[in-house]
Amino acid sequence: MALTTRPLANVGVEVSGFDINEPFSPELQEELKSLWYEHGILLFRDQDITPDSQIRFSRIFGTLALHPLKATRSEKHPELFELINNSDKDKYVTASYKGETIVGRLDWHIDLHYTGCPNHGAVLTAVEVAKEDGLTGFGDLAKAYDALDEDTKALLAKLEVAYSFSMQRRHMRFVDLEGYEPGPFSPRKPSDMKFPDFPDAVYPAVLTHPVSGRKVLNIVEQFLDRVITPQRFGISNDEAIELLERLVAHTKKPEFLYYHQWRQGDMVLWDNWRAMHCATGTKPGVRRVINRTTIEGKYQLGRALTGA
Ligand SMILES: O=C(O)CCC(=O)C(=O)O
Ligand SMILES: [Fe+2]
Repeated sequence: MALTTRPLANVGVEVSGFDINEPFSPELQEELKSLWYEHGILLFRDQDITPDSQIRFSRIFGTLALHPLKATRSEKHPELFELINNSDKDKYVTASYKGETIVGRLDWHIDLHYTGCPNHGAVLTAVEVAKEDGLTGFGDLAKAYDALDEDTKALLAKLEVAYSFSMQRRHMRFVDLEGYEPGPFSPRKPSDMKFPDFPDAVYPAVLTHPVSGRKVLNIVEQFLDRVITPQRFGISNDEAIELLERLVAHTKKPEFLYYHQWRQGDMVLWDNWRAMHCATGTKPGVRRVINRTTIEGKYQLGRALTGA
């Protein structure tokens, strides 16, 4: 297979010349991996995908993670996780944004950022496409880093930032809370959703990608809490907060973002060590099903702040 690429709007590429049901030769696997590291976000269209073929494809990029909640794993495909809108779980992820009721909206995030050990990546495939809305956004934090001015890069090279896990969006310090109201069933603490609680995770403000070596701006709005001891680096808390506000706004500039509108046969793979993502959500009652596989993260990119 000869692969060709075409840039998506702003970041990431669409890969053509690929068929998920053909054998994956060692050369093809290497080519796919290098495209993943080169672009961070890969879209494949018009694929005839089954759970088995998605799992086989995803394994090219590393060991797959099983879903952390045993109860939601399917017996046959423990590597597969279904993201479903219009199910009995909707009420937990329903909230109001500027007067509009939305199911399953997610702020920009890196999966498992709050653990210090984010997974390496994930593959999403369209199973049932929403008639409207239901977009997945991707943001390239390597390009966002490259575009920073030299003074900001020099300051960030010294700083560490903390991510604080929380179930309540209104407790997050850097998401846009204007017009936001949680829903009546929005969880209030991790145990409400049978989630473990997590200590803060502390990271360098700029990550060096473990494989490609590229610098990645490690500032993402969800769970972002603070700069660690900014005074040691010559800035006050107030200045540190303003710096994070400015950087969060920077990561959300249109030139670093691609919003994917799903079609049947679509498959998207992203590098979670480099790209952030978000979900726009749907109106209540809109069906949307996405199958997800997760490539394990084997590097501790941040450390848990346990006090030990
Ligand atoms: O539903 C989506 O579009 C993306 C959900 C998400 O954040 C994820 O799969 O990690
Ligand atoms: Fe996610």
